[in-house]
Amino acid sequence: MNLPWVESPFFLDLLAQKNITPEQRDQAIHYHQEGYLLLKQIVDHRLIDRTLAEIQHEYPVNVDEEPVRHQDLWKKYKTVTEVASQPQILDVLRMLYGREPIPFQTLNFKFGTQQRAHSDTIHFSSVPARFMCGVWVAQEDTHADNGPLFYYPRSHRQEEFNYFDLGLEAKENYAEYPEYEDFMEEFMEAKGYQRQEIHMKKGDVLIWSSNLVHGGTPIRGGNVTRWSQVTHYYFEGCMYYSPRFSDMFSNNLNLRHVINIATGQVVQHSENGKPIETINTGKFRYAVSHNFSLGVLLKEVVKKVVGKKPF
Ligand SMILES: O=C(O)CCC(=O)C(=O)O
Ligand SMILES: [Fe+2]
Repeated sequence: MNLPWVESPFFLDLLAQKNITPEQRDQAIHYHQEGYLLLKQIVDHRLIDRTLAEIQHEYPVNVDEEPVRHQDLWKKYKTVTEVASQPQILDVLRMLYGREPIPFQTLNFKFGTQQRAHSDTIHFSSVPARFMCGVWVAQEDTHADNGPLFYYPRSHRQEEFNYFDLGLEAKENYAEYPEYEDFMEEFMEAKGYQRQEIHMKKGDVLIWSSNLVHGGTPIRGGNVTRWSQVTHYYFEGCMYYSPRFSDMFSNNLNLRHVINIATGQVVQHSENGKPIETINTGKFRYAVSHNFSLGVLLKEVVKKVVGKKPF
């Protein structure tokens, strides 16, 4: 099936055919069932200390001041790139997904995000589906007071909800986003998923499957830091798109401009292994070029016949 093998309904058959160690087998089973994997003491504390020394001046002193997060600091700091390209992490991802991992976005936080429940697939997805995951690196210990992560184990098995499913439309400044979050919270409760809070040690790593519902708990301890880096990964051989700005039904995927952080190379979109042409439609957004040209052509034809633009 056109899915990562760990997410496949034929997982057990595929597992039996794999040439992997007993430890890898346990990791794959856990990830398949629960949708996440905790790797303890994976990132060297010296690398973490070097990273924080480099980036700390980018952040305010106090918890309630902006900026709360920095996206893609890897473009500026080698240490952030290094965290995103850790060979031990890439090895586990390669095993879990059976394809080459592509780190494509970093987020660095000084304080907890206090983000409500969501699945990352609303922001980034792939065709074929589910070739994406989040990797969260604890750059200091997390505890009940500094806004640790939470997730709903097994929620990754649910369908990937997009805005069309919920009757929402993308607006300026994410104005529609709280409605999406309301839905996710209610949905988790209605389906009986149990929210779990995780306390991690500096150097621990949490991998979550593209569709695992997760977020950050409220900060209870005042001005307490929670240094952390999230890197999102795609896997080679897919189309990479933003569901928030896409319309699957009219074949209008909003493709992303993907750069592999580990190599600095632009990543080619492909459909079932075949490279596909894309067209830049502005604001770093790309469309599949044959669909896009056809859409433009159709618009022009309808305009000529009825005298005005159809959409
Ligand atoms: O760090 C957190 O609290 C949540 C981050 C998150 O949800 C993400 O980066 O996808
Ligand atoms: Fe997230």
